[in-house]
Amino acid sequence: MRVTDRVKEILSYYDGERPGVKANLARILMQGRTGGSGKVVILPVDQGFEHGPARSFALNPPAYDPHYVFELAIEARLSALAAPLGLLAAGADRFAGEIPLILKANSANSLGTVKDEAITAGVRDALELGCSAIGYTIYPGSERQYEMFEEVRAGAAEAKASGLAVVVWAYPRGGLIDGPGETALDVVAYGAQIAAQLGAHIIKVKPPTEAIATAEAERIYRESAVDLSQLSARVGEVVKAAFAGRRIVIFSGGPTRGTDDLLADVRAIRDGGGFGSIVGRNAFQRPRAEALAMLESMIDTYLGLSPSVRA
Ligand code: FBP
Repeated sequence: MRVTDRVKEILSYYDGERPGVKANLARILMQGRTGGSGKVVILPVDQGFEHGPARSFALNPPAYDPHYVFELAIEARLSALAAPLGLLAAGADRFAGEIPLILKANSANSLGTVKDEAITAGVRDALELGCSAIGYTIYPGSERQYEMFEEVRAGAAEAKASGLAVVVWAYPRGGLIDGPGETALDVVAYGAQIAAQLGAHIIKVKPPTEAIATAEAERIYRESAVDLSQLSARVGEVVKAAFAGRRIVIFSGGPTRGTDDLLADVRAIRDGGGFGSIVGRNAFQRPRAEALAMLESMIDTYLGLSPSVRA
């Protein structure tokens, strides 16, 4: 594998990091159809735990099977598969070496009321499964935020010492943050900044809306010359919040929706300097052929290919 100049440039953002960590980042950045381009498309399948099995898999029942999602990520030639311990353990052996794995090491469920996550896996698990990275969700703003930060700090330090990359799902929620506030531009950017400060190599956020949740941030954005009415400009602000684009920031897909809508977001992420997508429900809730076609179009968009170029 010859690492491209663009990937070398991205790896240089992490200078001072352990070689094992950089090699694992390179693995993810060089994998699949986006490999070498500096863009990534990752399949996350932690929704069975986070949202429950019916909400996650009943729309496309083959997705109840962990092997199905491994095959989907491999066949679509994605960058990585991210999932909790149980799912990865069910396929890591059969599909060893076929797709980089990200072990989601903390998990929440939709049955509780407190915005919190339990540690459900460790660095040792990630190493045994052959993972390239370990991942944690944080809920900045929640009543449990500070304990979560401490858990991530400890987990990230151990992961890096073992040569694993660290992914943080930055999801401000709980406390004073209301529903629309969770995706407000200033709040999403704040989550990305906290994740970068906690030592994340890859930061996962939701696409930011035009809402600004805090009065001070609203005044500052209003006074700046930047037109934030387009998603691409807002993506640019979030990427800037993660050390001026020196961290890999990727955007989630959210609940399943039409392909055109999804691709419009992908164009905005690309144009705004985002590093890619982490798209779960929109992939595994579609029938297999539809999901593969959608993921192909998504990757084409990141690569700037038109269907005719591919033909
Ligand atoms: P989706 O593309 O399905 O939104 O997946 C991305 C993700 O970050 C998952 O990893 C996670 O389970 C989910 O979003 C959380 O969604 P919610 O905000 O509804 O809890």
